[in-house]
Amino acid sequence: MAVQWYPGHMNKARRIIKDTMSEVDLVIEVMDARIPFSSENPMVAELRQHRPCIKILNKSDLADPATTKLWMAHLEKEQGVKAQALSVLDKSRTKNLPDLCRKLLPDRGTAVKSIRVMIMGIPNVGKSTLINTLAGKTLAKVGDEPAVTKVVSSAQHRILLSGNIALSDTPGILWPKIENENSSYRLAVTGAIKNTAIDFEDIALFAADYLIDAYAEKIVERYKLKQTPQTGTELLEEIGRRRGCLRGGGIIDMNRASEILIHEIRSGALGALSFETPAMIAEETVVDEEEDEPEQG
Ligand SMILES: Nc1nc2c(ncn2[C@@H]2O[C@H](COP(=O)(O)OP(=O)(O)O)[C@@H](O)[C@H]2O)c(=O)[nH]1
Ligand SMILES: [Mg+2]
Repeated sequence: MAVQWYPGHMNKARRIIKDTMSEVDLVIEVMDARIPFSSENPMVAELRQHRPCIKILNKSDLADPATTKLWMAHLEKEQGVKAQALSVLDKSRTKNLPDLCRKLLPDRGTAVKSIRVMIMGIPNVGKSTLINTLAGKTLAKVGDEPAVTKVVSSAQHRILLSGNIALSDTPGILWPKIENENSSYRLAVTGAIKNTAIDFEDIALFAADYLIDAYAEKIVERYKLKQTPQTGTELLEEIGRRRGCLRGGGIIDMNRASEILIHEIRSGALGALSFETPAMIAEETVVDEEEDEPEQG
């Protein structure tokens, strides 16, 4: 069930969004607050041009609030961008979005001129949930998104919201940042891309290594450890032991332990966790650029 994006799909998505953009005044890009870099699609900047953009750091109920604040300031450095931390499961706060749209385009949203809004984002960030909340009824199916068959659809069908906001009832579905290895791991850990895209134990190991570095206290508390594990493997073994993931001969079932860790990360059982900070990304990007440079000699 892995969602695979090929250059053909990406070109098609890009073309359709580009064509509909002439009838869009404001873009809402929905991102995952736990991984704002990896869940953002850089194409939005190119496609929206001068149009204002609200970047919703969604699922902020699952993200580290201090890190989300850093990301908001970072994202707002881009011209025309307003960042908003949100959980679209929180209906009353989500319903304030039309007000924010009007603030960004004070000359529109009048009785004469509506503000035409298009929601964009990679699969599983909460686009359908957001549309349904704003519309006040179920228009879009929430859950697994068959991105390939329904890459993106036109902005022709609109729902009229209060204050003359005309919202496209179908989102522009963009591709995740899978060309970057860390990003594909983080997308897999948070559930934005499906488990089969990368080996499951591999994903859990990536997460375990990161949690030891960034959230040692939380894992020690959750799994009642005596001390912080030295390695991701050690953490998974401890989880396996404590949760009875044993095979014959007392061998720890690492796959079961991996499932437990990933499930508890995604459900919020480990608390609010962010998997990227602006500083981490700045460092990783420098390393990538150095690696891309041709050898001198
Ligand atoms: N915890 C949490 N889960 C959310 C939030 N928004 C959406 N979800 C869940 O994320 C999954 C994907 O949501 P969906 O609206 O289908 O995303 P889409 O693929 O972008 O349309 C669903 O299981 C939603 O219930 C949120 O703010 N917090
Ligand atoms: Mg959807």
